[in-house]
Amino acid sequence: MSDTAELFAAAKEILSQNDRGLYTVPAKDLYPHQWLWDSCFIAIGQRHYDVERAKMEILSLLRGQWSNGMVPHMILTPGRKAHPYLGVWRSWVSPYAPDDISTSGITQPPMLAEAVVQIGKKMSVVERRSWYRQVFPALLSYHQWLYTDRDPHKEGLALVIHPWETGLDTTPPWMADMNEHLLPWWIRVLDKTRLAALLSFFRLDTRHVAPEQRPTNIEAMALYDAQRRLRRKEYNINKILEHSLFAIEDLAFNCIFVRANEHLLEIAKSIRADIPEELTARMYKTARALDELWDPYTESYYPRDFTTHRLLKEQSVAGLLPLYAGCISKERAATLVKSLENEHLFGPAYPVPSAPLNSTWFNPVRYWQGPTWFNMNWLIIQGLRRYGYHDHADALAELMVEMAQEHGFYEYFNPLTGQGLGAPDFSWTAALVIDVLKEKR
Ligand code: 2M8
Repeated sequence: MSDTAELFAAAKEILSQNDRGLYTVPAKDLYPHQWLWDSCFIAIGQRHYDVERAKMEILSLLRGQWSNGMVPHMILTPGRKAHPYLGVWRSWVSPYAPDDISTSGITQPPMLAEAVVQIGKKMSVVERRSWYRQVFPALLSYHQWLYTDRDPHKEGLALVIHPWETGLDTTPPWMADMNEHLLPWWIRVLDKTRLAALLSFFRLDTRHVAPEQRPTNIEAMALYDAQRRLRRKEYNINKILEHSLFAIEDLAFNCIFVRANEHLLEIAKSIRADIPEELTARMYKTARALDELWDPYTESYYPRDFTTHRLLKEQSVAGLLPLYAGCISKERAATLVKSLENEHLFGPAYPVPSAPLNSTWFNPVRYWQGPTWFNMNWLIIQGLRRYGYHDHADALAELMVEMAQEHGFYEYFNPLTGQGLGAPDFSWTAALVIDVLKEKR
């Protein structure tokens, strides 16, 4: 593709092909439903050419909100393709799930407030206030749920109960923990025998994408097994925590939560809405609590086990997201930027890899264990700008444009060669390319 106007048009075309009317699917065959943070990133792109459509993307997400405030990570598209997922999720086992729509039973990083504010930037003051008023009650009850359900000890950090909730599904710290503690005996047996290979016949995802680019059979089984256990507990956090299933204070999730809280406070201020004092105090505590995830010995941030308070010391791209959270010191920010500049860590030819190059997990083509994902890059760009690293942010944005121009709008990219991987014509890749083109300094 020769110039940016053409690239913009091509990205817009992908979003229109993946548009299902009320919402946009992440990719045609592999992901035929609506996902929480995908829709947020998609709306951030759509706002540049159709503000009403971007608003609809967010409002359509809120259709799925549960009566306890949770915004589910998936809303299922009705019809034939929903069947396998209906059986997997059975959201109706929870009394809080909506009656008229099928959803998943877990959430995803709380990107909603960011998307709402980004859309608001494209409006006049009057329009913006009315947009904020429209979505504020839903946003407030979502954040309230995140505190009551996911921060039961009032520590400030939200816990997540499944790797899918982090959005970085097979990210090294989680997978390492899963291998150590959570693999059921029968998955371990399968792993030791050749039987694991048989599982390929049951996988739908590897019909669309080369198996070496997707989670391994064992990882996929473990993810589904963990999901089944949550369903058996009717997605009820008290029952889930009683049996000490996965409960991790995830780094990416909490960095996004810090920023989302900040946005929510701004939104409330601009429409003079009240946020209960106790909730406000908890929001400030979250920003301070991020500090507890810093390890001075390795000079990095990590997720933490909710029960043991042990840091899960495997590096991943999430380690750079405290920049996006914006609540860390300038010195810490400088340390993170150094790892971004280092070609043996997070600075290969086509950054930012989802695992650093020196990690034993690093694989340039496998899903969340090495490839470059544009939503991570976008968050890091915002973070770099917050700390004044505009040249770094511009360079990263430039590389995103180059990758999309040369290879297309893939789900993820090989950080060593730039080659496109995963699903082609992926919605958030297209949307975020639009955003970086339009937000160029
Ligand atoms: C991937 O996750 C889903 C499960 O939620 C999957 O593997 O089927 C992740 O990349 C996630 O972050 C993303 O939201 C989703 C849809 O693009 O796909």
